[in-house]
Amino acid sequence: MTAIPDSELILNRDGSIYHLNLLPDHISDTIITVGDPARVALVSQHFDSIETQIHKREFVTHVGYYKGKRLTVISTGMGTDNIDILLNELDALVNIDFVTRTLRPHEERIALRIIRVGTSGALQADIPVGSHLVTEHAVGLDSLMQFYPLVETGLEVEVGTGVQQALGLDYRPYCVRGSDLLREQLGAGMFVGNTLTCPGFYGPQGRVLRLDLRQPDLISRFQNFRYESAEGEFRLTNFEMETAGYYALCRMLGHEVTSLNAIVANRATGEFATDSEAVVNDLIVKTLDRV
Ligand code: R1P
Ligand code: URA
Repeated sequence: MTAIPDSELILNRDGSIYHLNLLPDHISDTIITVGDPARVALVSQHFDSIETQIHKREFVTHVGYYKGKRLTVISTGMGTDNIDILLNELDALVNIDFVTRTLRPHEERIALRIIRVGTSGALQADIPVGSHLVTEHAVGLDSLMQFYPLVETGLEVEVGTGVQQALGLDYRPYCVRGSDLLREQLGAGMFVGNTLTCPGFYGPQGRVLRLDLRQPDLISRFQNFRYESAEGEFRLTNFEMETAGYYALCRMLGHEVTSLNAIVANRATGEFATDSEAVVNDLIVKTLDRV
């Protein structure tokens, strides 16, 4: 097997991976990811002990033990471009031999369990601010999957095509279902929804401050989108900026993934959570108790 060149698998002088700054021993098989670097300590404050704290750019990592289980919590910053870096580098840490620069044999490959704990805006009035939602399908409006050979099911292609038509886009958004087992384990009692991953917080999520939108009715197009499948009616429930990237890359790399959303805004009612920190903290505690 040919070695992966220095320019592709980039290691720092201490042998750590380029952006995350982590060594293979630094991470656990279960990884909680958060967007906000300050949220890492809000998770690790619940740990019995912290063994490692590493920080580079927006990637803050704490590794420790929670009720005897080794856990890693990493911040990603915002957007699926960062998720491309996060997941390729996490996968390299467990599935590439850094000495020989070759892929580990199939039988030695590790499937990580990756749990996103992030904030999100609800699209539908019946998903109130303050609630928690686990993502079943994610629909990506971003361009990340223009660069990877993602394989989608028939339903996923049809949903993506439907969203393309509903929004009048020049390209077909990608659609990916996350890991059923992880969703059921971590999302019990939460709303189960379909999350739209947007390549921005303002225009792509229909927010107008000073700039007009190309489609003034973008939010109602999101809200009114429906797809009838054998499994029932598919609607878009919420949006944020990373989940589809996680779901697509984890499918291709063979990692388990689920996205847990703290609903801090509701775009049907125009509300924003009066105490968004509490909504996030409740989700953190719930996640740790289930993990
Ligand atoms: C926007 O405010 C950010 O919040 C959401 C979005 O996905 C985006 O990253 O997630 P986090 O709270 O995890 O950052
Ligand atoms: N994060 C988002 O991306 N959108 C929201 O409305 C709230 C949080």
